[in-house]
Amino acid sequence: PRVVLATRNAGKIAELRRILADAEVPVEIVGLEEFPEIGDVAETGLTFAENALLKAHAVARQSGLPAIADDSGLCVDALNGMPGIFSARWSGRHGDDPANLDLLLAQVSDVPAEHRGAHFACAAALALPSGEERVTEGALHGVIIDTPRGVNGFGYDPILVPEGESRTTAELSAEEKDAISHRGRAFRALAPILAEVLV
Ligand code: ITT
Repeated sequence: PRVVLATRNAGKIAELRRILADAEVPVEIVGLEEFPEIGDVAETGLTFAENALLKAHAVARQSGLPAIADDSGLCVDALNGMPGIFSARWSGRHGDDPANLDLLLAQVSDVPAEHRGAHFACAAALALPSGEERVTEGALHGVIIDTPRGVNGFGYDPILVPEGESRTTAELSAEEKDAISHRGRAFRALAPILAEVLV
């Protein structure tokens, strides 16, 4: 069966294709570029899971195919969990614009090292054209550093050092990040559900 990957974020697309291929998901993943008529979905949910489901349902309905979506972000303890679901537009600019990372660094600049805890969170949603739905979640805990390091990954990767690591997630290889990441965990948990629901 064919499944549509309901995201326009290039960094996510690369990670999701790798993670789902490694999980040996028995489906053909097609991108949104095959459905130019499908526009952006308003992310009006209050949680990662709600937003992932909104995206997956909209694409399943409009494409007539099962759809999987990711909603993710960085939750900073000292900012009461912000930017969270607002991570992609924290500075008003979208996605990988460095303005988002710069604003976050400015906001934590006075926070002492022992209070720099944060985590990446991801909800992975599957929706069928019939309306059936499933969601799984994953998290990656770490600390926010002062100065960005590394060129891999995307978004806030250059400023998060996972627990037990000395490197940022932007200094990990793709495989190293996938093994521990919020997205890796959420989509590896979704893989057996995809196999069960779709095959
Ligand atoms: P789609 O809605 O099309 O999937 P988006 O970028 O708008 O793309 P989100 O609303 O889920 O997606 O926002 C996720 C943001 O959280 C993303 O733009 C990054 O800023 C951040 N983020 C999520 N996962 C990340 C990761 O693995 N590494 C670094 N930053 C991440």
